[in-house]
Amino acid sequence: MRELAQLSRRGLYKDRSPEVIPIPAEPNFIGGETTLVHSGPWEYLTRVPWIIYGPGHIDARGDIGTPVTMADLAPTTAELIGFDGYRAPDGKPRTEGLTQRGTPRLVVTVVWDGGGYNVLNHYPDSWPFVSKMMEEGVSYTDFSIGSNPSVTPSIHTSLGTGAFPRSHGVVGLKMRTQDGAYVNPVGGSDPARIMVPSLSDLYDRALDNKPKTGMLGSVSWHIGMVGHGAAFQGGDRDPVALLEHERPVVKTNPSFYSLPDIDAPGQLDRLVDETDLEDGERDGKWFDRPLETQKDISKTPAAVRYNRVLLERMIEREGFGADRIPDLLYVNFKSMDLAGHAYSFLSKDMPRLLEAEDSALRQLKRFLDAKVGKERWVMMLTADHGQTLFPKDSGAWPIRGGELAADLNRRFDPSADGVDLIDRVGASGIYVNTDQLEDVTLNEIARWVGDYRLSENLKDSEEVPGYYEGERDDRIFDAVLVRGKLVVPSCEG
Ligand SMILES: [Ca+2]
Ligand SMILES: [Ca+2]
Ligand SMILES: [Ca+2]
Ligand SMILES: [Zn+2]
Repeated sequence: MRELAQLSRRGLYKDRSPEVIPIPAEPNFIGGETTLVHSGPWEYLTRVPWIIYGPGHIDARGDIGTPVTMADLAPTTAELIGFDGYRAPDGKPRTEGLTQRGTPRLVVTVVWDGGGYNVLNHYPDSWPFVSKMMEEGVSYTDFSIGSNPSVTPSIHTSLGTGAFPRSHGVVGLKMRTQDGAYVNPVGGSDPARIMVPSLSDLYDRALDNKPKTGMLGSVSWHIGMVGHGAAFQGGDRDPVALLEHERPVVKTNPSFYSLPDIDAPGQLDRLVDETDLEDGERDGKWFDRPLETQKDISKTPAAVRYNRVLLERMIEREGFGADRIPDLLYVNFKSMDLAGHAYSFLSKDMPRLLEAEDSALRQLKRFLDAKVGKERWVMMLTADHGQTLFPKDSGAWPIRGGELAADLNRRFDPSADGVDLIDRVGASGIYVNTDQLEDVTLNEIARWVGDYRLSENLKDSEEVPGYYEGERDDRIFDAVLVRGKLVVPSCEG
């Protein structure tokens, strides 16, 4: 539990975070029955791969058991490209396995969104190329994303900045602002709320913006990997392309980044066709999944393959790896996460997607050998979190945040003065209107939450669903933190 509490502490940034953080008893989570929230400090969400592969630059060390975190990735990258003097706010360079035979021309860092070990280990035969990367490179077996909440924007920002949310400020899918609103901290791909520079920001500027530093992703949540672009003093507009889920085009925020010219609609049509045929029948479906809209396509191998095509076009057109000044390119493959949210990783989609992602990396290796040159590049693979199962499969009680908020307000804020004591309960915790704390302290709220039972987390008219009958009197939280301090320690010690 001490470790889980540490992960939660690293995730806190001033008033942006909830005051009270209850840690649900595993496998419970705050969310709905069909919305598979992945926010929590447990291993199934935080243990992800970190593989460094690059013949000529990375020794074949295989598994390394040193405990490391996502904050170590940026300083390690700095070491690889010979950028001296870089100090990450929270991470350290990990140099086991880095050979010192010159610097690579290009480091490509690939994130498999939602590709944590609980998914990979469920389908151990679906990623043969990645196992080869592990053997012929370095694979950290005790690698943690390092902080809670375990969500996409926070962890991608940790990857790019070598910092935890306590330093970089991207605390979750939503953060609380000064005026009490809840917003996407990187909404509109505006990096202003990322509180520290990224490795790319510092490295690019130190070399007069001569290196190429860029990113291919799909949503604003990914921009923390590359950083502030032109919003950084002395920085420039780095190439950033986000492949939309609604329309098959890439976009950017032109105030801070440049848009690479990489759209290839003809290629996408061809890949959708190829994916349709994979089940042996040209019927506009991939097995039983539709292939009509871009949203459909984004959860299938067609999107994975198209992402690789875009990546190769970006490398070629923008000149990544074209000269001796090392370049940094960050890539997110989003399909596994999208499919996992829609169908869970137990669905047949997942091994097929994994196979598609694995062979995309194999093809990328060939492409890099041909275009950048053998022994001139390094590829890293990691993931931002594991995946949550449907409650029917895991036995979790999906904790109703709204109901908990209502119960807390009934208990501690019965006066109807128009402002609730509990402002909101989200997946990451309980936001309190602290100016309403008159007769109660945060610690008392925390203790009450620590004793909250399953049967209380229901609407007045609702019965405990039969499946949970035996657990009606169970506490649904395991521990509770107040501003990072463990106020209700776990009963399991
Ligand atoms: Ca730059
Ligand atoms: Ca078909
Ligand atoms: Ca270069
Ligand atoms: Zn997700």
